[in-house]
Amino acid sequence: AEDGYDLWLRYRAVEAEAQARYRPLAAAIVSEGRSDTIDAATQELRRGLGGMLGQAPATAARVTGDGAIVIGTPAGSPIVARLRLPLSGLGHEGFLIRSVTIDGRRATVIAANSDIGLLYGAFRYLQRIQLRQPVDAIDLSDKPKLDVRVLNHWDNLDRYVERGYSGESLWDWQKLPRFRDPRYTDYARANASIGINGVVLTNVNANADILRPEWLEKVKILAETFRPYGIRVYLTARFSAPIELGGMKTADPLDPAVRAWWKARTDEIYRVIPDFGGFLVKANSEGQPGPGDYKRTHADGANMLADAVKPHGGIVMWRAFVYEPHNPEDRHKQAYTDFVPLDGKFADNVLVQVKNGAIDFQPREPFHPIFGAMPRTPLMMEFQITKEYLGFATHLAYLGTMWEEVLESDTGRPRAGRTVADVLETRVRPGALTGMAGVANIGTDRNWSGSQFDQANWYAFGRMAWNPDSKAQAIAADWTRMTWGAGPAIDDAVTGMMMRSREAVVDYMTPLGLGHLMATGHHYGPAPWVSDLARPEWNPVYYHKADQGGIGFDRTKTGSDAVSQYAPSVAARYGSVDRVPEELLLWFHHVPWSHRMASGRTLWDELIVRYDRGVGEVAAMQARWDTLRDKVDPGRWAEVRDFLAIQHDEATWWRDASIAYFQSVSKLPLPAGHAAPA
Ligand code: GCW
Repeated sequence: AEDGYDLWLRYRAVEAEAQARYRPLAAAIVSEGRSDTIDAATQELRRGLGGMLGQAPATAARVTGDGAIVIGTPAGSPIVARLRLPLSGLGHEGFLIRSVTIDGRRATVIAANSDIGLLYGAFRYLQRIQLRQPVDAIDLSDKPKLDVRVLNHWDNLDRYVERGYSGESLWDWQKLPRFRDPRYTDYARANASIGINGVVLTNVNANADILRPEWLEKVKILAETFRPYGIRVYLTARFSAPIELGGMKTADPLDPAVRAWWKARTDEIYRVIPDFGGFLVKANSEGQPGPGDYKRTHADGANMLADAVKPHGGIVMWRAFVYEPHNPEDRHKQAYTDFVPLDGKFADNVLVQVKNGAIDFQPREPFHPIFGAMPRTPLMMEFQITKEYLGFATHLAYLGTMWEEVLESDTGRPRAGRTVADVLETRVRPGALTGMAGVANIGTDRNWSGSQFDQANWYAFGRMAWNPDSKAQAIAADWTRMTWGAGPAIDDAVTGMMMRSREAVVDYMTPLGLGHLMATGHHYGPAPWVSDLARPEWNPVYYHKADQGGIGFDRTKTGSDAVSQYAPSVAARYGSVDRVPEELLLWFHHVPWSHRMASGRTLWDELIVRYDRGVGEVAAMQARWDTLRDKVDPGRWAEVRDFLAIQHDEATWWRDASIAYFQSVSKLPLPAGHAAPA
């Protein structure tokens, strides 16, 4: 029975007519040169073609008839070398797929400069058949636009996953290093199929134990398993590790003994894992230790670790997600305040990792003002794939649209039209790094991600990290076909549901630019009324600031002036109550309940309309899903149906609780036409 384990790599048999078309083009696989990565590519082609076309092509050493798939690099394969293909612009990870003639025989070549490019090319070739695209007369090449495309697992060593909604951590530490769960390989295949080339195994909040020798022996096995798939392993480095593991009195990054400790520990890691990727660090944030404890800067801290990994070719990803307790400055402003003065001060092998928005992975946030504001510092994006603030695993929310919205935002720096995607893609100097991180939604659940539809977010993340200019709609359409089967009814219904799903969540949780109204701790249900937490910036009332006069956070000059952290052109738009997009109105402005909206309604009435609209969208998704009852397999169909029912209940809960609370503040009557609370 279908349970979602195969993700988008299902490789179910294609229609008879399509089999007849594809089979002659995929009669044999010819590969010269041997490596674990080439083996993985060949095996994947055999598995995929075997499943989709009903027979796995034989492997051969030479082209003896029509229909061979030739796979190789010019260095490893004389056949490929003789074809003199234009590979020079494809870099280390790119590939080319082309229909060619070899000794008078029609063939398809998958070529690259390196073996990992071949694996990516093999997956792309299979994808074309999954999507029923032609593979004859083919001529395509592609390469990633970002260097570091990495998952951040928030996995603790006891296998508890922070903000994880799909079971336990995949890393079965207790059985490692002896037992190599075959699932690790399937995980690597899935990642390689979408171009992910790095994995941070541990939570940014984890303790330092992972750096102990006995744990590194376990990490080594994961690194070995992932290596053929082009995936490097990274670890989180707890800043106070010299104290906790080294018995030192300080972790001051300018203290020579501390620096020597990190160097020695890092050398040891590389002795065990020669291609270790490097460190991810959360410092001076939410109680984590950091250089600030010693009056040093984030650059001092990052550069110390960068020095340690540099001789081995490693990198440091240093997070900009910082805000201090008892700092009266608007939380929105604190990361910019701390980091922008450090522009140009980070070592060459450091990437500063910035969340998409300045608060915290809300259903909607404006882009983070740091993007564009640190032109001499490599910045990488941090998206959250796991849906901490969007209903965990049960609410259907496709995040591709959210990420596209962020990536195509105009930073206005240094000039109009320069988007967040442009910032990510542009090397700040020759040889500088680029990258994107996604907080993983993967766990031991049979379906990996907690729900069938959450697999789409893992998939979309990989696609956007490969190419930040990708379109959410196209990604959703591809995922739908690969995951649910072909057919226009399925395509339209599934992709249609996905494309509107995130806006539905925005509407029933945090409409019109509201944010951070989730209940304390778990962040699941509504709690806009909470006002008594010890840290003011954790209280929902801090964010909505509703009173009888109105609602919203004034971030203009008359308020916290967070808008001034954006480029002047952007600040002028966000800072003007008339020009700010209505979707962000209450993010930047405190406005009276009677404020006139574009619809002609008052803000109060519009708010109610949005809550109702969100619940209505979920009902519409339920109705659409019902139309697929006999078109998709019963197991997955029923799971989605039940999850949508949960979502409908909870969307209603969000709406009714939020409206009841805001009404207790606004003291206004409910507009006519609003559905009575369920
Ligand atoms: O908002 C917070 C999450 C924490 C998380 C933190 C972070 C890993 O609620 O669970 O900790 O963001 O990104 O560091």
